[in-house]
Amino acid sequence: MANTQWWKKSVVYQIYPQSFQDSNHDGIGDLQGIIKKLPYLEKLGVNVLWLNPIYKSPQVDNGYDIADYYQIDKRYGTIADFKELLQKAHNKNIRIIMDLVVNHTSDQNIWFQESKKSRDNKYSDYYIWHDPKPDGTPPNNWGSTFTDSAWEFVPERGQYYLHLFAKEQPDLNWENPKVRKEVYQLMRYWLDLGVDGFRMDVITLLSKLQDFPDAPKDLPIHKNYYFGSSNGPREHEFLQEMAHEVFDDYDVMTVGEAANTNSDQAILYTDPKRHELNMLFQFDHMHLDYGKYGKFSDVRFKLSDLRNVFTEWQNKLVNGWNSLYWSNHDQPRPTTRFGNEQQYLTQSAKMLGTLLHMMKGTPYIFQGEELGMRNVKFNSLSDYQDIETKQVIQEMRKAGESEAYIKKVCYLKSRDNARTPFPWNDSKNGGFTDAQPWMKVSPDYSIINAQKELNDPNSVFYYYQKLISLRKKYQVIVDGKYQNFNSNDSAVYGYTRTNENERLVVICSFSTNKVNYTVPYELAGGQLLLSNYRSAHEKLGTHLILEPYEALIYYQKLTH
Ligand code: TEU
Ligand code: CA
Repeated sequence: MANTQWWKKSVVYQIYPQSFQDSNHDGIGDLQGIIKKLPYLEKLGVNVLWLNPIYKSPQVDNGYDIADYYQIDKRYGTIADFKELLQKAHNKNIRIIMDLVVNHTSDQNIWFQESKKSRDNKYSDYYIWHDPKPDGTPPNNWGSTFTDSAWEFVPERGQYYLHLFAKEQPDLNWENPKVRKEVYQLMRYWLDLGVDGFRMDVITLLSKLQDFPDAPKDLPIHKNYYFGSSNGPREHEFLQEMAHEVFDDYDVMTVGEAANTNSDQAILYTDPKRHELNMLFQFDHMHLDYGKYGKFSDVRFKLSDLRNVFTEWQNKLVNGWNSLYWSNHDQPRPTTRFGNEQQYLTQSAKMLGTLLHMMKGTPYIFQGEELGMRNVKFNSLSDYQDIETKQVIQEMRKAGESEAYIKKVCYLKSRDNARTPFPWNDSKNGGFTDAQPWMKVSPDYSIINAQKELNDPNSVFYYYQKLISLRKKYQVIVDGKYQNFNSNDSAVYGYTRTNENERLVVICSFSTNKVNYTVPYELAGGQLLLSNYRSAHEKLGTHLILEPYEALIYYQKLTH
């Protein structure tokens, strides 16, 4: 695998810093807490850490509102702590990528503080300002993710500014070359410190249609801005410029968050010849259980849809590269969403890990996924802290939905499901802090926690450890061509990965019952590498009786 780029052979672990480990008794996770847990991450075997934003921020959207790109927020520590983390991680051959949030800043950022003062200062064109319509209303009908209108009026300028997220998150004006220069400069600052790349927040939204037309009336208000701002006219130009100005000088990885981007558009972003990004977080599999309020619904995904989405992305990104994920800080826990959190929690956690980790691309593990965590049963809707969840609760109440229904969909979909403190052990607050945690700990911590799993050779943790180590050992997991089989099966997802010399056969059941399963004749013969039920070395025949949520990985050397 000598010539393969390092990020193609890597497994990334996502850390939500405020919820990972508190080291100084203030109830908030911090950089020293991450340093303390490096041996845990090393044991798991991950190669890269992605840290959610740790820059100075008023935390309106948990750090996605950056007040100063050159400072670490005090709650997490100091720049010295960050350098220490970087060095100690590098010593263990673990790389670190940061979150780059440059579609918008915080309204507390000095650029915005200056920009809003007048129409003719150094920073006046750093943001997107427009005059009101003659009747004083906003320039167009765009909504924002966390409020209704995406425009906020500022009396000093007599103008509105655009914010696709909260009003405290004004959008930067990427048309302004000075803004782009500022961004490239801050990127270089972190790369020069030794950072190994970036996860790039809502990166496909940078370029807006410059005539700012109204969105069609029938689009849902909170995302109708996609119409005028996703994959916009100068998007690729901006990213190519960024690659030229920044990435060309460093050996780094880039992954762009790309909501509302289809696989054909993804080819353009990730084709190495075009020189833009290494990979994207696509959202198609996150949309399979949307309902009338979008994400906040109790619809259950269908296996056929999931298979179609993965197969499409696996097949489309031939020159480009996939990122593989079940969840992150914006999504609920995969065991609840795609598995079975009641009867088959650990089995389905392992099955989901198998399905994802044997695909082609770079797998991402969101903290706690390696323990098989599930969604969080809060007692009250007032326990939710997240700005998006609060907004949705309000909206559903206005629409007359019952409290029981609202509770149900928040349980199923709130971003807070991912954001509760990490359960390290079964002591108070799961060993996350000995102070009052910034957010309630999931009541599950007494049954699901790291210490317990580290003492149990059959735990989800050790299963993930094996999945990660397989990727390091078998080239076919990195480069093999993907093909799915038995594609009409409503309970079982099977696929192969094949290169010149090797073949992997992966079989994953999504059924709560035993399943009689016929393996295509030509795939028989491989040897079992890993399963969540049986022991290794078994040979693959043409008929299997699969246990509930069983996962199987068979390996075969091909003879020519
Ligand atoms: O998320 C962008 C994004 O697409 C979200 O609107 C997503 O649809 C939503 O969270 C799903 O529930 C990124 C960050 O990951 C998120 O945490 C931030 O709130 C957002 O950008 C603004 O920076
Ligand atoms: Ca702390």
